[in-house]
Order: sequence, then C-alpha cells, then structure tokens
Amino acid sequence: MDPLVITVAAVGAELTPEQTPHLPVTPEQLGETARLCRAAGAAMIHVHCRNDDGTNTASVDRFDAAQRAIRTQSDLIVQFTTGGAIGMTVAQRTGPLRLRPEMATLTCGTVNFGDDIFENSFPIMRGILAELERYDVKPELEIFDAGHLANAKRLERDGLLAWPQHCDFVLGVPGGLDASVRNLSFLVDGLPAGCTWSVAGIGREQLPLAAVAIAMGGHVRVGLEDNIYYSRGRLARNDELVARVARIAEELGRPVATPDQARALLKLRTSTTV
Ligand code: KMH
Ligand code: ZN
Repeated sequence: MDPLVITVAAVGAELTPEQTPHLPVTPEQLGETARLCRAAGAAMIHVHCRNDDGTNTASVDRFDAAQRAIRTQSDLIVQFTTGGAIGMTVAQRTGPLRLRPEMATLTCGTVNFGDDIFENSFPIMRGILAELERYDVKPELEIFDAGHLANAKRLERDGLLAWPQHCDFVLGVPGGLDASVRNLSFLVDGLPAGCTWSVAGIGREQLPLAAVAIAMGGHVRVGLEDNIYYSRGRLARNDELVARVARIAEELGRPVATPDQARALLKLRTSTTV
C-alpha cells in the first residue's frame, strides 16, 4: 500500500474560539500548528483563515500571511479552501488562489449543511474550476453526498476535469451522507480508475473512519474543522489528532507519508518526481 497521507483541517469556517481554546486564529498560530502537525505525521494542511477576533475571512492578505507562516514553519502541502463559509461569493471563495497554493478544494455539489445550504451549483463549480486552472492549482474533490461523485463525472464529460483526481469524502455533515463504512466503500467503489482518496469523518466518526481508510489503502483527514474532541468531553489539539492517526497507521503496518512523498503520490506540480 502507498504511504498514508494525513491532512490536518486545522481551522474551518464555522468553529468559534468560544468552542475550543485550541483553534488557530492568527497566521502565527497556523504556522505553529503546521510545525506541530508536521512533527506528528501530517503531510498536508487544509487552510481557512480568521481575523484576529476569530471571525472567518476571505482576505487574500490573510491567506498570504498564513501560507508564509506555514511555509516558514513546515514543508507541509498547503491546500486552500474554496468552500469558504456559507454565503460567500465565488470571487471571495477563489480570491486566495492567486497566491498559487499547491492544492485547493472543489466541493462537487450543493448540500444541506445543518440548517444552512452550502451552495455549489454547476455554475459555481465551473467558476471555481476556471480559477483553479488559471492559477494551476490542483483540486481536491470534496464529496459530501452520493450525487457529488456523479457531478464530478459530469464535469469530466464536459471537459472541465480529467481523471484521475484526488477525492476527499466528507462524511457525517448534518444534511450530507452519513459517516458509515458502508457509505465509504460505496463511494470508493464508484471512483474512476487511478483516483486517490481520503476520508474526513465528522465528529465522533472521525476516528473510526480514519482507521477504516488506513486499512483500505485510502488517506485520512483529521482536525478541528471536522471534530473538536479527542475523546468524550475532552477537547483536542490538532497535532494530537494527527499523532493518533499516525500511531494507528504504524500499528497497522502502514507507513506515514512525508509531504514530499505525498506530493509525488498526488502528482502535484511541486513534486520533484513527476
Ligand atoms: N465551510 C464549509 C461551508 C471546504 O473547505 O472546501 C465548506 C468547507 C469546504 O469547509
Ligand atoms: Zn474546509
């Protein structure tokens, strides 16, 4: 099996500093998180940005400062969100792509998101894809629901995507596909040949789905964006969540990928071996 790529989704857009003291808010805190998570076994960091007061921001300057801080403190693959927060425009969601991160997300369809709607119509997806292409940023296809994979296949038929791609199954969002092993294997079975995949289980499903993905040969995303607890009632730090996945992988005989190994596996433009 390929080495395991561990992504840390360290921030998210919805979490507030009142919910956990471990949320990285400033670029400096993101840099420190990157350093700790790299030491714990992460190869990639999924980035949202906050203002100093903890509110979500699409500021290109803030993403620039965050990317610089992460790169100063680590060699992690930097993956920007283009999902942003509910209600953001395509221009806001894609603005930071001009900084040319190595990767960025592309959510492949609209989904209920708690009481909100996370809108990703075909025009929105096409708008994001155009900006990804313009800045030569490799997408990670975010699949929250069964129909999202079908949407990605339609984008491919329309000539807007080429297989294989790297897909991240985000399972357990209230309004999306449930976080179950059955749903995960259904999605993996539907992937076009050659795709790589990871799973991001929400809440208490983060850990069991991570263990399943390690055994299946997939990759894993953990972090506070998806789950703030280490165990019942005990708040987690991002690096602790990464370290636990790395330990489980080691016990299961699966080596953990360095960022450069992950670059080669995911065929990033920054890889020296592709
Ligand atoms: N904050 C969610 C509405 C992504 O980063 O690409 C969307 C999200 C997905 O977090
Ligand atoms: Zn995100």
